[in-house]
Amino acid sequence: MTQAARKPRTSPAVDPAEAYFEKVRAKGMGPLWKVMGELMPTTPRPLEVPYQWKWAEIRDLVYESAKVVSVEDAVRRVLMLLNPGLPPGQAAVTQTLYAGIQIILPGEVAPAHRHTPNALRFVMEGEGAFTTVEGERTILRQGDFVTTPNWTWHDHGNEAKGPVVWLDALDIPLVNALSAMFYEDFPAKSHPVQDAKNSSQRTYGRGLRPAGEKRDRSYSPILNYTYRSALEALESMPASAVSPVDGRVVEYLNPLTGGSVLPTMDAFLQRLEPGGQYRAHRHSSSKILMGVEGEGRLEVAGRVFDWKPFDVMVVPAWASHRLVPTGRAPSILFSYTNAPVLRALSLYREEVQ
Ligand code: 1HN
Repeated sequence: MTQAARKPRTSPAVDPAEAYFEKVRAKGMGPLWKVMGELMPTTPRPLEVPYQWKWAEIRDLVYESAKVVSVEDAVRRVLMLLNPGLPPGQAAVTQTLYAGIQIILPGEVAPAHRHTPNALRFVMEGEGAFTTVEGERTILRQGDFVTTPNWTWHDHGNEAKGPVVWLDALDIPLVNALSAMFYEDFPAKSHPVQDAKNSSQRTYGRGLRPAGEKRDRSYSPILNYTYRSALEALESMPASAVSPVDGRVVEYLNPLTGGSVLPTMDAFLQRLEPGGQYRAHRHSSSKILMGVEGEGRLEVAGRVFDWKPFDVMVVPAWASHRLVPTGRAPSILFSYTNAPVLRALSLYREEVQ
């Protein structure tokens, strides 16, 4: 039965405009003037909300997941971090970004596959698992930053003694919004390994490249950006480059373009000094922050989150936020954002407050 049949248009109780709206709705149309303000608020109104997951809580539940499901059944044993502001059922930490915490036990293999979402990983706990991407295998240590770009074959394994846990960041909600999701399983459990020496880091990670090489890929050729190299970069950067908002901050870079490490996500490691004063800002990108060392406070849109290592926090798009170091030692934070997408589409804005 149609709406019109249930509610006769001739009824005196029906506002003539309402009757009109129903008539156009039934024909797959709608009056713009009814939704104009909602459609175009003067500043962004993201659905994601400021939020924090405490590592102490994540950790217990992630370790418990290893008892609940095998990696064979799970494919990837991951606890997703779901933003409570987003509709239930969405695998999303912001409207465009995904975050999850993955655990792999000794002897396990997370089988090879590829997909159009880009992924990046930051190792939180444990040492000695590996990731293979397009035939290059890298051993993962705490603090290492690893990418598995769009449509690259990748698998993980653990030949070490203990579990290894890391943060997975993907652009899944964005890829879904664009209906650009493709996925394929590799015919074998693991992708054949051609190189297990971190050679991409040595070839491309030192200001050098193979002369005359033509690469048409939009992502960084480096597989593993080690924690030590990022800490060294933080330590040795010139004082003139220290940001009034973020302190010492280095970006994981695509050395071939000087741009973001992945086409859809950029990622950073930063160091805040004890007692340092940092300014608030906001940007049209949304940002996920994870404590790595030390402690601090994140003030975001009226919320206050005290963080310790491996707590994960959401800064929604256009939410004003400020970092406050609270410990006696320097604090280190890892973060990633969707800014490269906004920049590519001329949608990036930032305001220092
Ligand atoms: C994936 O392939 C990984 O390779 C992690 O470790 C998380 C979430 C959704 C879809 C694919 C991985 C993922 C994922």
